[in-house]
Amino acid sequence: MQLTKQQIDAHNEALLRQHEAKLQFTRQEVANAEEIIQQLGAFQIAIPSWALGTGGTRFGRFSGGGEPRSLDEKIEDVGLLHALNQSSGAISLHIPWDIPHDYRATRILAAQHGLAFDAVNSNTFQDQNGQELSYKFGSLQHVAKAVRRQAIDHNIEVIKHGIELGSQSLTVWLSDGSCFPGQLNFRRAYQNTLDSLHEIYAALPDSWKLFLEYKAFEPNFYSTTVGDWGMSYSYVQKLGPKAYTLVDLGHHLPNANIEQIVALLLMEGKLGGFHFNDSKYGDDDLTAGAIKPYQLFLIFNELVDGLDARAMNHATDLGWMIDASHNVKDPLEDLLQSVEAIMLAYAQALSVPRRALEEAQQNNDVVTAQEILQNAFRTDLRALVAEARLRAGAALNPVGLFRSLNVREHLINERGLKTVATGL
Ligand code: RM4
Ligand code: MN
Ligand code: MN
Repeated sequence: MQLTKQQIDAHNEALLRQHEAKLQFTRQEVANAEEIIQQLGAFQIAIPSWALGTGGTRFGRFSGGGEPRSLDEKIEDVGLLHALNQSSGAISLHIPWDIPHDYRATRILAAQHGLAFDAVNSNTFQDQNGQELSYKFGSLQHVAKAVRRQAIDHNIEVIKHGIELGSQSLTVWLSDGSCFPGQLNFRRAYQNTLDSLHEIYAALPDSWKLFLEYKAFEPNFYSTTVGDWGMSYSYVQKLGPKAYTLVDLGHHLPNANIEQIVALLLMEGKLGGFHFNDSKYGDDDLTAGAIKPYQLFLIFNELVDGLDARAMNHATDLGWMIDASHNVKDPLEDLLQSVEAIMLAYAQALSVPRRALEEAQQNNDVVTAQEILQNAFRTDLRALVAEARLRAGAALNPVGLFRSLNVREHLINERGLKTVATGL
């Protein structure tokens, strides 16, 4: 299903007067409103190919129908999202869930939808049909060289797919670790992992980045070999200038101060990218901003501050990706909500009066510092996000238009009720 310009225009037409009124009000509230709108226009968030179907838990999976049955249909779904918000102009592929067979055709299809290929993701946390050796006891850390070799080769294979599609980065997330004390020699596991990563790193094209994603627990519950930002940092530091840490918001121990982690990684020049989602307990993969919107804002506050301190380009110098997936919502509506929440947090962070905040910090004026941040967070900037969309030719209310056009029903008619997308 493809949206037409007329459908979007008609939708916007009906909402325009109300939008203009809100926008005018917001402009009076926010000094740099115009600049924020411009920055939002350049900001794109990649959609994970594995989140286009309903996510499952180990207890069950409830397909909502019309799920994409192939890589092409996944690209079409992301194209739909991008048409609705003009902020999801990239797709991040997970191999082997999404192996491209005809690179040229895949590239052309993506280009038709205005999409680029973001980071490619390797998968050594599952055994695939016909796979020779098992990852039951890890992959890059494995005690057996042959298993490590197989996992290294897989990552190199993923890089090759990425090169063909025009990706610029590889994300490595390992489930490697142990479930019981004594199972693993921590130092040897670290060393094996580092050696394996060196080989993968050596296969990266010059212009590429390697993102090493950490996670505190799950599926291993005693130790994880890339368990936190310190461990990831210690690997990427040794690997070289193309290696960076990737922060997935759901991968920390409870109550971790993620914004501080982000600030320090950025300062060290080793923050590579993000997997946005939200959580209450662990790696819940809920919609970004659904549970802790203030935390999301505080993270963006550090991002904007740290990116500017290093004169980095907000839109292009870090990898911005969503990694969310769950059981109860329409996955496309859910992704629209995530993108909206991310844009809003970014807009709020851009509205923070930096100089005033710094002055408050220098004077140990704790109250003013808090007032500044909370004022930014509590000021409604949704009209700025909507205006950025309007100017880009997207919908003023993406979820509203998705619903009023009965997109899901169309997809079910096209693809069937019982389709299951590859992925989580
Ligand atoms: C992991 C991690 C990875 C993702 C897999 C599917 O928890 O977040 O980024 O690729 O899930
Ligand atoms: Mn992730
Ligand atoms: Mn995760």
